Amino acid sequence: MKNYTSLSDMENLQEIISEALALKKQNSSANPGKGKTLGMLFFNPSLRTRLSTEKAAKLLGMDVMVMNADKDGWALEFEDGAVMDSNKAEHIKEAAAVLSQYCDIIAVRAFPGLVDREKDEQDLVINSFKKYASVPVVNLEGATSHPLQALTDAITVTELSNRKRPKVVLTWAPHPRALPQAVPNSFVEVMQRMDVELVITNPEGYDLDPRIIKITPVIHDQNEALKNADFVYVKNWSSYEHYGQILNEDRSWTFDKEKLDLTNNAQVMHCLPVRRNVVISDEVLDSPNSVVIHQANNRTFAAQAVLKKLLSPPTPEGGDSYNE
Ligand code: SN0
Repeated sequence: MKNYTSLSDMENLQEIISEALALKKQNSSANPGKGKTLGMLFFNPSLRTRLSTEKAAKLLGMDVMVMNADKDGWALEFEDGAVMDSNKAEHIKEAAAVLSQYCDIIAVRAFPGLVDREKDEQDLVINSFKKYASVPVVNLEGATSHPLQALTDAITVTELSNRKRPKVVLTWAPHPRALPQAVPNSFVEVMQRMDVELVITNPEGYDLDPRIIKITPVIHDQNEALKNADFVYVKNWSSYEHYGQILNEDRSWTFDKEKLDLTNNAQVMHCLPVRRNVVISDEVLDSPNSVVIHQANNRTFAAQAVLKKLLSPPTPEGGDSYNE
């Protein structure tokens, strides 16, 4: 595997889930990262991603450097051919090339602006690092995807499912701020690669990118969608169609005990941070049905499996070589 910036970089999902679960059991490893450095750049806040990825790297024996690039770094120019006479001090060409001297893997978080859909879809920050870095790049949540969270979610469903083909419902929930579609996008993409019955439910106007949804059913009646669910993934996102907008804050979509009672005693997931009593009620979050802490713990093993794969040289024959 050359980079991990999208789920499509991961050829064999089942193999990497097994690897992550083996690493979890093992709780330490043979230090394939000894003498190697992970550099993490954050253009937005983070708690789990930052600490679980740092922990994962250290479990592999890596050194870690972290920078709040938005606050501490030079303002970066991404445009090719720009005449840099305003506030941007450094071009991504130099920044990525220099970081590639110091780091063996570069990991980047850069949220979307949620104003200009076409611009966000270019995922300029992540893709520019990919273009100009000479070492692997890991997406720590870009403008349209969060593949490390998705791998975590796939691991969690694999581990906690007690039936062959569980019903997994992704439900929209209200939120006071406009949030990205990255987490639900990647969750849908990863679940489409698993043996689950996936259903998405959201109010009208909140349908995700049709290129992500593909043939997954979208039901606008939440109560109907929740019937017989074994897993419910709760998440807010802003509108894709009316890009970046909050169309409503309908609290009848808050995931509470009443909603839980419609399911098959579902296990409740969320990527965190979660707004209590807006997105999910206290009663549900504090109940045994909530697996959000278990899920957050799996962030470490997802990151560990990905970093380990990126550290291992590509095999000429196996399914691991990447030509794109
Ligand atoms: C981010 C999101 O993409 O939804 C990160 C989730 C892993 N979430 C937020 O920005 C929540 C912020 C808030 O104000 O609740």
